[in-house]
Amino acid sequence: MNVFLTKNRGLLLAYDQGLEHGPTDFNEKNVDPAFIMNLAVEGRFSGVIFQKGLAEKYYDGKVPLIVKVNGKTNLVKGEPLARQLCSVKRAAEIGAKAVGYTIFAGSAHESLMFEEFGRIQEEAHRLNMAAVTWVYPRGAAIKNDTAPEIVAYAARIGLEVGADAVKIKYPGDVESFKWAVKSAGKVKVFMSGGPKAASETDFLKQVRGALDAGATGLAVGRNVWQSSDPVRMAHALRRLVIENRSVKEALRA
Ligand code: FBP
Repeated sequence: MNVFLTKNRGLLLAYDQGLEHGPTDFNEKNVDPAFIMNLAVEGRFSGVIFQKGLAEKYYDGKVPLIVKVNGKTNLVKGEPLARQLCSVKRAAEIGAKAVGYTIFAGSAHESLMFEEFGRIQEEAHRLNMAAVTWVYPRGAAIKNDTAPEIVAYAARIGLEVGADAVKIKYPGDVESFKWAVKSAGKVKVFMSGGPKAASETDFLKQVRGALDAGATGLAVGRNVWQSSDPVRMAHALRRLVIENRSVKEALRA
């Protein structure tokens, strides 16, 4: 994971929403993966996250790459299942330093994703790549995916399955996130961005809370590239995450 870290912190730009949600998340500018690739560079992100198709056509090598190797659309209803779409070998050929894989814990299909991630993690480590997992508790059995005990469970799953980093939702307060970070042990914890927050300050406060709880960083998409000024937002997040500034300081400048 070190290639993604500065002062033991990381700020990752997520752009796999085109598959997960469809173009409904996008506007005229951010629908273009080339815009996101430039943003990753200009915004001084620690890494960028693409599915294989985007990485093959748009990745320019200027920022470390995570290739998401599974995914699903939101067109299918019912218990979530995201299967492998890209081999670890192919991700390495495109230039990825890590692979990303979503596990929908709590889904009736979780065992398939656990099995697949297990294999992918071993392959990635053989190729000296990191294995990052998005652990998203989902499905009929999960009533509230940001409940503190569910978020901590997600973090712990990252440790149990051998991930180098785990991406989890923010449960809403620092104390709950502290427990989640503790539950993840030696696994680096990244807060997942989520839908665009009511204000930039609100979002930065959440991120500050996650960092104060011990998070390594943030993997963010919509709160940056849906912003009216994505580069400015990226720089504010960098000041917060990498330079460990306060929300006020991050928003100044
Ligand atoms: P966002 O910051 O836009 O939420 O991106 C983080 C992310 O984990 C993406 O990698 C993924 O596509 C998306 O959120 C999943 O969103 P949802 O929780 O709505 O399924």
